[in-house]
Amino acid sequence: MQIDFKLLTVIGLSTYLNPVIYAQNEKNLRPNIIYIMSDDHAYQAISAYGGILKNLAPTPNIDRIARDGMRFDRCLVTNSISGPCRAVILTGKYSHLNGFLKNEGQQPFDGSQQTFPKLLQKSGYITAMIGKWHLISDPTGFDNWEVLPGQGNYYNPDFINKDGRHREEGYVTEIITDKCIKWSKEVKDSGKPFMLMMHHKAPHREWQPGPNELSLYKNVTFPEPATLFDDYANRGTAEKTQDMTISKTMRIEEDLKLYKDLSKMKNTGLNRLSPEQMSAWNTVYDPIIKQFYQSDLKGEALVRYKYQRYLQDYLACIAAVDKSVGKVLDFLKENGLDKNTVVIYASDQGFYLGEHGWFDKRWMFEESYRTPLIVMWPGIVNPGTVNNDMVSNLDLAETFLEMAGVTVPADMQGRSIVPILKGKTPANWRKEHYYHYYEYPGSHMVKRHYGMSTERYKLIHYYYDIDEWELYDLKADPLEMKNVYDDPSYSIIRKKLHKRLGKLMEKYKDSEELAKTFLPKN
Ligand SMILES: [Ca+2]
Repeated sequence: MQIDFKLLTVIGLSTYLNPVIYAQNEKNLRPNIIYIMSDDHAYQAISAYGGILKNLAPTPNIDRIARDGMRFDRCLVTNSISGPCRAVILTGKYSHLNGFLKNEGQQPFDGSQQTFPKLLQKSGYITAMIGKWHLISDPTGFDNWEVLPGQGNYYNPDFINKDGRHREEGYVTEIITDKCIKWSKEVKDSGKPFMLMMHHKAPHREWQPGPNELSLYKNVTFPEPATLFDDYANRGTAEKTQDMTISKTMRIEEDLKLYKDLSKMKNTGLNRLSPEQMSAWNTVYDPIIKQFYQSDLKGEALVRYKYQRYLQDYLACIAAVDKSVGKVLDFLKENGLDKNTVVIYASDQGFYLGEHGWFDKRWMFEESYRTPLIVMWPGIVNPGTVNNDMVSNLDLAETFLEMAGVTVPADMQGRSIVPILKGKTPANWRKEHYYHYYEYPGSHMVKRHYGMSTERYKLIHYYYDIDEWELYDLKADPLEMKNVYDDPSYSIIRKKLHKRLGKLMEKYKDSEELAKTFLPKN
């Protein structure tokens, strides 16, 4: 065989020696990638994942991705809060290395560092980022970007792009969807594959439903989780001192929209509604407000009521996200893009829907540690499959790169899940996962902690103004209600887990010494 050395210098020696990569580098064979990510979407609120809300608040369009693709049941995040999750996804690196540790008091994301969109761009992909960004600095690595400032607004939101800031009329979930479809239409015939990050604001607090879903669940009563009235017995200081309960922390007016004082509407952007939008809003909420103040609920009855109101609005926001997913899938089909486009649905992290009496995220407990991940890749992923391997948002950058036939840089810390998508989990796939959360003191007052999860156990260390260890046995205690760290019958496993955690921290270049450098300076 004759070797064309000129050609070799163009395509690279490694590519020549690896026919798989070579084949994938053919532009027409490389898939488009659409990564749809919502904000705070609990897996408990996706019907494809089952659960107690499945029949009352189904998500038929997200379920289409699961039906035609693979559902991941153990996708774990490295630091359960918005900005940090987004930075991990872009870089494939833990927070302590990518520099974005928390939302509050955080320096802008360093967009000059290596990210997967830049590498995709270099390899010939057209890239776009539309929707919630939450990393303060302007996006880099995208041919097109249009993002919400900070958390963004649900109604008549502002957007920022390279030309500056402007306001658009409408509901944020619908506007983001339309922008994404418009962009995909513009680039679909360019001869290049595209990668789109479609990031919804919904269903983030304060859970303001769209005009088409305002009254969707107002008469529905949802089942309560078993731990709605958790008293945090058998657990430590961190659980007892947090500020994220439905009973105490959730606000009657701003969160549940039971306004007595209408001037408070400006705190949550509801003052942005047009007279027509406000009129539709009031038609639904006025009777709810009237009834609430007449009923004078207290104690457990009030918590139960708040839980229902919370879920009615939260799930109505998700209904609009689900419609958005349906629109995207229909668009792909109508334009013949459905055969060569990977569609992924995910959330930035998980969320509490009343479990442990909570809303919000942050903890290493299952509801916020696990995040939904569903991947459809026609011709590659076996339809309707479910995977239980420990995967992570740390793996997404590497996964997108492998899908595009681009070599994964050695300094990325995750691992491509493409082999798993192809049905073959590598024998040496991770058996434990590392976590580190930093935002304390701060909103919801969840203590700084790091730890490790294996398939069965979780070892957690809360530090800074406390020094407490917790150990959970997920098999014996799936609801994570009992810390067994000091239980003598767990002393051997405890020792082993400590050793594994130490090794894991070393592997990911994290340490207690490094964590100290991130503490607030007094
Ligand atoms: Ca979030």
